[in-house]
Amino acid sequence: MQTALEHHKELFETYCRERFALMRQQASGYLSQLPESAVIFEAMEYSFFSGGKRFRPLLGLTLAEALRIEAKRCYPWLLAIEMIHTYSLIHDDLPAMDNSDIRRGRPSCHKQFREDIAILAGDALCAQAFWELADAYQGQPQELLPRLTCLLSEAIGPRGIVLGQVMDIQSKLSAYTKEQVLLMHQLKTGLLFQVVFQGVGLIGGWAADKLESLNKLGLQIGLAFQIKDDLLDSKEDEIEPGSLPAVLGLAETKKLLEHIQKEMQDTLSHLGIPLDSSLAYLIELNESRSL
Ligand code: GRG
Repeated sequence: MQTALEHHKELFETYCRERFALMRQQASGYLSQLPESAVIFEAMEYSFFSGGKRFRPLLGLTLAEALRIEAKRCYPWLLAIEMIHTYSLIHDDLPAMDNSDIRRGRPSCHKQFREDIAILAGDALCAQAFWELADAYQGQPQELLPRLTCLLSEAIGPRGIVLGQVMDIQSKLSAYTKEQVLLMHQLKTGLLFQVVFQGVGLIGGWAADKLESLNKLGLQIGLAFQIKDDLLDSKEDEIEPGSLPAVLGLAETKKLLEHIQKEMQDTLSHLGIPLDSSLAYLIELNESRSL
């Protein structure tokens, strides 16, 4: 199973490298006149290819495998998702946000390239994500491009990640209830997982009723992923304020994670996805991961 995941990851990585190379090549006319400006591409690549788990693309690819949707058709969608994810991490690390000097064990983008370039690298990744979608899916049946665009832009905007991030900033000022923390997590982290699955379903031409179950699975994995993150960040004597363990306690948070992990098995069965599939394995891996 591990080998199947590595295989998916390797092929997807190759695709990403090709698309980044194309991006640079398309700017080569400008860059030949002012070569120093290539720093923007270096900053984007530095953050994009820096050892992220690629958990979101892998979930999408294993879902595609389970639904017999050709993986290659999903690559542009999953590249766009990973670009947005990278953009959110670059901006999250900025001094005005989490002020984090380290990301994935090396200097964060603004530490490596300065703050101005890091802000622009995030902006550029966001714009490029939508260009990748347009380039790959325009002219496809069932209004695939506008539907994917709508899905992604809603998830990252003022009804999605941005709102979740605002809630996170404000959680430092007042104590949140369990429901408020869960809502913040759903918007800040969960939605991007949710749209991964919905997008793959749309690419596969799935009908609305089945998309609903995919939506549920996406919601569950998004939540389970964030709860696991909160647990990894918390120790018995050092609990992150505003996190779920701060509201529920460590034991209850662990129980909630176990509960959602079990619920996901039911959703998989409902979708007719076997429990010995790569997707089920990847979902299970969330519970035991240490990163
Ligand atoms: C609108 C996308 C967007 C950004 C602007 C800064 C900001 C608003 C939002 C921050 C959102 C954020 C950083 C959420 C945390 C998500 C999360 C749990 C990240 C860690 O994901 P992993 O573990 O990371 O998949 P790797 O390193 O493996 O890629």
